[in-house]
Amino acid sequence: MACQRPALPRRMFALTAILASLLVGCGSALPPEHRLELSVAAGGGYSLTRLEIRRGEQVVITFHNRDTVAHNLSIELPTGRRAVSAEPSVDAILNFPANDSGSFRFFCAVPGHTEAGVLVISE
Ligand SMILES: [Cu+2]
Repeated sequence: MACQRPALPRRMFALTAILASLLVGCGSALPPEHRLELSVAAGGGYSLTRLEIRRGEQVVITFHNRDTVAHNLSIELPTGRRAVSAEPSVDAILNFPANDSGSFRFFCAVPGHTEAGVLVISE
């Protein structure tokens, strides 16, 4: 008796290949992600005062608050302010597209706080 393999696995392979090509196509349409880390140490102060990215990237900043009071990370961009706040010993994420090139001030918007730096978005 001859052994015949069912046609289903071949169809499943073809379907998987089509789905995989669709997923790859979707992935290439997303902007490249640029991950950064910025901390506030105990007693205050940002760990970095200069952040550099490229226009067109999707910026993902993990903001670590290692202090005993709340801090904030605010960035004034031409498209508006982007901001995130973090309670003591909490990490927060600030996520935005870098649509404009230039130098933009980032700072802590908590009254009386002086943390600040520059975000440089290059072409
Ligand atoms: Cu602060």
